[in-house]
Amino acid sequence: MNILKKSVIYALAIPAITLVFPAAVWAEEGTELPSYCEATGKGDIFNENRRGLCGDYASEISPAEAFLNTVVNRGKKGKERPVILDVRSTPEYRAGHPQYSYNAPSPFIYQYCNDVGELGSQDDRRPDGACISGGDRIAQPAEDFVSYVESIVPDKDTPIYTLCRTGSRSVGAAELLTKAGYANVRNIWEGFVGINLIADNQIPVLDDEGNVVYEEGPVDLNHDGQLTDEDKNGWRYHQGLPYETKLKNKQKYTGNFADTYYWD
Ligand SMILES: [Ca+2]
Repeated sequence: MNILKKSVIYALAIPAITLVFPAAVWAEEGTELPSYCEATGKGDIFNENRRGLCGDYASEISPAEAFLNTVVNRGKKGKERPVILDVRSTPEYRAGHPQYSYNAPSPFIYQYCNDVGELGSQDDRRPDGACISGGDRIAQPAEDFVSYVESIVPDKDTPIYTLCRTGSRSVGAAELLTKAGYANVRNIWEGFVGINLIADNQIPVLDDEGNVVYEEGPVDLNHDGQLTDEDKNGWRYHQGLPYETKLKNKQKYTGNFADTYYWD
């Protein structure tokens, strides 16, 4: 191994070890969940999302293709007119969402953050609006979610793309809409924020004999020698797709829980 390569690897290892191993990243992102599709025989690996969840909705879709179809090719002759439903809570949506996306929270319309203990403070939130430490949630009844979507997307043949933070809540939302008769629902696999990808041979450690060996760890997607949000593989970060923070009247949530929704 040459010196340059070794120095780059150690530069990656230090922040990676301090950021990843003691933190809640592993538990929160749930990379070790078993494959529901394989366990149930419901589908194969190409029919499940990153959580090992599978469903009856039409398919997954990448953030890049979703961006092309909803923004770049928007209004062009002969193109479909898909709608992105951002199913995250209001603080998450407000912190950044794809242009033209509608906010239709599911299954949680609001989340109290643990550290502050009261509705209203932003202190316990990540820059993308998600709670850092969990907390209580206000649940959205499934039927309320479906009826709200029916009010903004009445034609059930309209292509719908569901989006959340990491591509997990959006699977449940896609299932609910498919069961309600929407025929062209696709789930945006990586989500808006995404996760750190995990691969073999990423983290250098010393074995009993003092030799450098490599363990499983997060991937430095943008190859800058550090592990940061820029390596998360969703719409906003590594993929760098445009987003906006404006709350537009037509797109913001106005359903049965709107008072709660704007209570911060
Ligand atoms: Ca990086």
